[in-house]
Amino acid sequence: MTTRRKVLQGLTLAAPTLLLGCDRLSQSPSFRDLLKTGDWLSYRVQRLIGSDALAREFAPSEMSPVFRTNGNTMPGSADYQRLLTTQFADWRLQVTGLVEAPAALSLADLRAMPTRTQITRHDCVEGWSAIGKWTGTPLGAVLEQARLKPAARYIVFHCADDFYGTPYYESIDLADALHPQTILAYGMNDAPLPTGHGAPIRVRIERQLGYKSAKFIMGVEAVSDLSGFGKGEGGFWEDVAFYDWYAGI
Ligand SMILES: Nc1nc2c(c(=O)[nH]1)N[C@H]1C(S)=C(S)[C@@H](COP(=O)(O)O)O[C@H]1N2
Ligand SMILES: [Mo]
Repeated sequence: MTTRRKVLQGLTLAAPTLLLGCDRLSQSPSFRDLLKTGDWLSYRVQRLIGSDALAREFAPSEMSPVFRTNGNTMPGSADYQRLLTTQFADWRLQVTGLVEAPAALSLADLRAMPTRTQITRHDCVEGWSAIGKWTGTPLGAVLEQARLKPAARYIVFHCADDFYGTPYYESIDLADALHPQTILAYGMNDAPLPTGHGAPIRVRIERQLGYKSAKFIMGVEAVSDLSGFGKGEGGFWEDVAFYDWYAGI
């Protein structure tokens, strides 16, 4: 018991250090392994106790009056700027990788598919939360249409933005990808998704921390492993700051 408490205390003390980006500590292999064990354990436990459990949904009266933006709010690329000026008329969601029927879907295509609206709480790892209303196409519907090949295990989200030249990307397993609340949101709070929140679409991964909910999505790719992307940890923040790949809440 005492030992477990000490380990937990050690972990809670270590967490803020990580967030502040203390590289020497977080890069020490044993420390990383310790964190990775925790990540893996929470992943297994979550998957055991039910991967279909829904994140809490809220009433309209509980919506935050202000929902701040975070991270990148405007991709700098010329391609994105061009898409923005034509209100994403030429934007296509590239559905690629381990699928039988690769596709390039317009916003109109997505809007014509099944729709889901949900009021949920966004929790950022930096310590703020906000409740907002999201409308979009279930990712599961897109993947069903594209027909996943049996070897597919993860979905990678490719984004239009980068931090100092390193592209933002994220990835989730199929349990989260096919979860009913995982939607490609084109609407927020009954309006088209604002640019700062990830236009034309951003994914909502409601049972994980905010950084998993990738904005400015250009493509979704079905893959069998994540080693070929970025530094191989499954996401931008996972690569550069050792955030957990499985950020379950
Ligand atoms: N493409 C992209 N997606 C992103 C980010 C980003 O910088 N780029 N930031 C992440 C983080 S840390 C958070 S908390 C949320 C912020 O979403 P919001 O701007 O809608 O509040 O987006 C996440 N998705
Ligand atoms: Mo965040």
